[in-house]
Amino acid sequence: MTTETAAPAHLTGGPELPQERRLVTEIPGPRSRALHERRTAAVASGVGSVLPVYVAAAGGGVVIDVDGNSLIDLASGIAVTSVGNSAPEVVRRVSDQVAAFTHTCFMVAPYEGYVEVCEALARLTPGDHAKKTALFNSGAEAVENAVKIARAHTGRGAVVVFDHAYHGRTNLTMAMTAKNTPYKDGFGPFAGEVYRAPMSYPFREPVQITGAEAAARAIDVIEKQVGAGNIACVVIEPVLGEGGFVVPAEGFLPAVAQWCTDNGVVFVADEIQSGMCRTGAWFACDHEGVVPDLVTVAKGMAGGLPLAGVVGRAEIMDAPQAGGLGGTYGGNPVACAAALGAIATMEDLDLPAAARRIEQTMFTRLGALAEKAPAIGEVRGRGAMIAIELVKPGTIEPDAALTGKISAACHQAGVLTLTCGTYGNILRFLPSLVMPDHLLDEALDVIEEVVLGLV
Ligand code: PLZ
Repeated sequence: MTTETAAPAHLTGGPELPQERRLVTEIPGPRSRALHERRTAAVASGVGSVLPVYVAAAGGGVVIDVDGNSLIDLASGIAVTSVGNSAPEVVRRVSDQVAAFTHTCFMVAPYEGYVEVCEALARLTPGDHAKKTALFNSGAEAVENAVKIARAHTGRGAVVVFDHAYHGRTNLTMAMTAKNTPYKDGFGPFAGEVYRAPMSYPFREPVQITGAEAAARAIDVIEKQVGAGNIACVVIEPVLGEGGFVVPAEGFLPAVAQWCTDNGVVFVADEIQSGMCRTGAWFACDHEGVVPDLVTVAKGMAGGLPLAGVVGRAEIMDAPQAGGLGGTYGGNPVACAAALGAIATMEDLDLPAAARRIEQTMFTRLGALAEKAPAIGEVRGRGAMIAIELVKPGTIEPDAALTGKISAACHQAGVLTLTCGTYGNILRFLPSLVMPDHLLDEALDVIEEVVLGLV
C-alpha cells in the first residue's frame, strides 16, 4: 500500500464514535478515489457498490470514511447492523470467541454457541409450538435450505413465490427472485419448479382490493397453474425488501398462510430483511399474528457477521435425513457469538420499541414532505424499514431517474441512502435501531432539502 492511499490510523468504531455528519472533502474524497482505482483493477466489476466511499470505522448512526468524512448511515449494510456497527456486546463476545477458538465445524465437533442461538430463535420467532433450527452463512443459503426441508417434509417439488420477490443470488434463489436486471440477466438456465403468484401491492392496484381479495387472486393462480398437491412450499417476504418495502394489504398474509395450512403446503416467511426487530416487532409476521411453518433469518441477527438460519416446526425441520443439512461454516462459532451479542442488545435496549419510534419520526417528517412534493406517490413501510415511492406527479408512473438523482444528492450531502423496487423508483431508509434522534432528524432535514430542490 502506498502512503498516498493508506487509510488513516486505525479508528475504533462503535457507538463512541462522534455521532455527527461531517464532510471534510468532496464525496468521494482523494483516499477513497485512490482505493477505488485499486479496486477497479482487482475486484470483478460484476460486484457493485452504491457509493465508492471506503470505510475506516462505523458505529451508532455513522460511517467514517478513509478521508475523515462522517456520513449518516441510512443503509445499515442493507438492514444488517440493526444494533449498530461494532456494537459493544457484539465486540465483547466476538473477541472472547476469537481468542477461544475460531472454527471446529459444527458437523465435526459441536459447541454451545450454536445451540444457544437455536434456543434464542425458537423463543423469539412467532408461535409457541416446538421449534428447531439449522444455521447457515447467508440469506440465500437459508432460503435454499428452507426449500430442501419443505420438499423433504412434503415429498412434493413445486415452490411458489410472488411478484417483486427477492430471495437471493444462488441458482435456486435467482429463480425465486423476480427482478431480471441486475440479478438474473444472462445467468440462466434457472432451477425449475418455481412458480410466481401476484403479490398484494396496494399502491399499484388498478382498483383497491382488500387483503383477502388479493389473497384469493393469488390462490386462484396457484391452484389453476400449479395445483396444491404439487406444492412443497409458498415462500413470501411479509414486507417486501428489495422489491420496494411493500406492506401487503391487511389480511393478505393470514389468508395465504391459512390456505397453506389447509392444503398441507409449508408456509415459509422470508424474514431475512424484515426480521429481528427491524419492523418494530421481532418479526414482521407478528404484526398480523401470522405463525409461519418456517422462518428464514439472516442479516440483522448477527450484528454484521455472516450468519443465517431456518427456524420452524420441529416435525418439519426434522424431515431431512441425518447429514442432509449443513456446510463447513454454517453456524460458525464467531458468528454465533456475534448473534448472541446482537440478540442480548436487542432485548436489553428493547429495539422493537426503538424501531417503532423511528417509524413515528419518519412517517411524520416524510408525510409532511409528501404534501409538498407530489413526486412522492407514497410513504410506506414498518418500523425502521420505511420508503418513499417516486412517480410522475399525479400518476403511478415510476420515476427511477428522479430516485437516482435524489439518492446521489443525499450521498453528496453526507447521508447514505439506498434505492430499491422492481422499477428502481423507491428510496428506502434502514437506519440502525440505535441511531441517535438528532442524527435521524438531521438526515431527514437533508432528504427534505434534496427532494424539494429536485422536484
Ligand atoms: N431474502 C428478503 O432481503 C438479501 C441483497 C442485496 P443474502 N437482500 C439484500 C444484493 O443486491 O445482493 C435477502 C433478502 C431477502 C434473501 C436475501 C438474500 O440474503 O445474505 O444476501 O444471501
